[in-house]
Amino acid sequence: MTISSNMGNGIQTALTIAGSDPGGGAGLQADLRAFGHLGVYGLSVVTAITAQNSEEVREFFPLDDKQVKAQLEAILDDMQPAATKTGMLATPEVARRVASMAAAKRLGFLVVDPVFASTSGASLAREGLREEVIRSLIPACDLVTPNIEEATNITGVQILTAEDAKEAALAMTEIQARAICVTGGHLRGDPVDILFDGRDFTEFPGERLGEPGDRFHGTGCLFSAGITGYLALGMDMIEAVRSSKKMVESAIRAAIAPGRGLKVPWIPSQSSPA
Ligand code: PXL
Repeated sequence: MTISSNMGNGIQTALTIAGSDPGGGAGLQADLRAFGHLGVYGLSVVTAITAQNSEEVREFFPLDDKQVKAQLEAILDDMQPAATKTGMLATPEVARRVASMAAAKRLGFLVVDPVFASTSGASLAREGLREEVIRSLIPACDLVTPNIEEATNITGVQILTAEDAKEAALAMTEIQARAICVTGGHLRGDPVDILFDGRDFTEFPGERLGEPGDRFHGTGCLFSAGITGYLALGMDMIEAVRSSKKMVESAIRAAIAPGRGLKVPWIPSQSSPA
């Protein structure tokens, strides 16, 4: 019997391979919220434990490659995700592990959010992660979703404008990225996301939401998880990016402050106050 990603009742399955944020704003907690919102069954493989709240990232503890491998094999021996995303991978060994699982076609459509640091700038990566993501993971995935800092970190292209973001996307094709979506939330001016699908550019203009200077924790996680969930539901890449951007915008409009620090985008639910 082949393992199906459809559980027989129309429910699709998506996997996140990511770090835990005990404060619930980012990481696998945000990813599972997005999957749940889309009606997609969420699998989650933990790569690292972070100790953080809405104010600060205090510490992180990467899991061993052996521990990540054991989780991946347990679920993949039994279940087939239609799509997978990676968030915080923390170590080069884990990045290589995910790349080899992708090469063996075990992860479905693979979206890589190249997480090296938190919104506040705290490192979430052990030495060598960036190089391994560039060497093995980016060439093995279907879509990379860097924000402008991550795109600059990967390519060296300084990004101030949407044209710069396009240049960075093209530079990423030189390291074998198949498709790139550079998110523009941190651009000055209106935040336009740029998708290059290997052939064409598509621009997704957005409006600046929130008060000037507002920063939100977990926006990138939610965006890449949303794309992954929509892809699991069978959308094409352009529609998945468009739909996820819309979901994130509505979550930023409904952002909450779970603590004293950064706000968190909140996907309104039926029981949310109007
Ligand atoms: O936003 C990137 C991110 C991903 N994963 C975890 C995080 C963060 C940012 O803080 O904590 C676990």
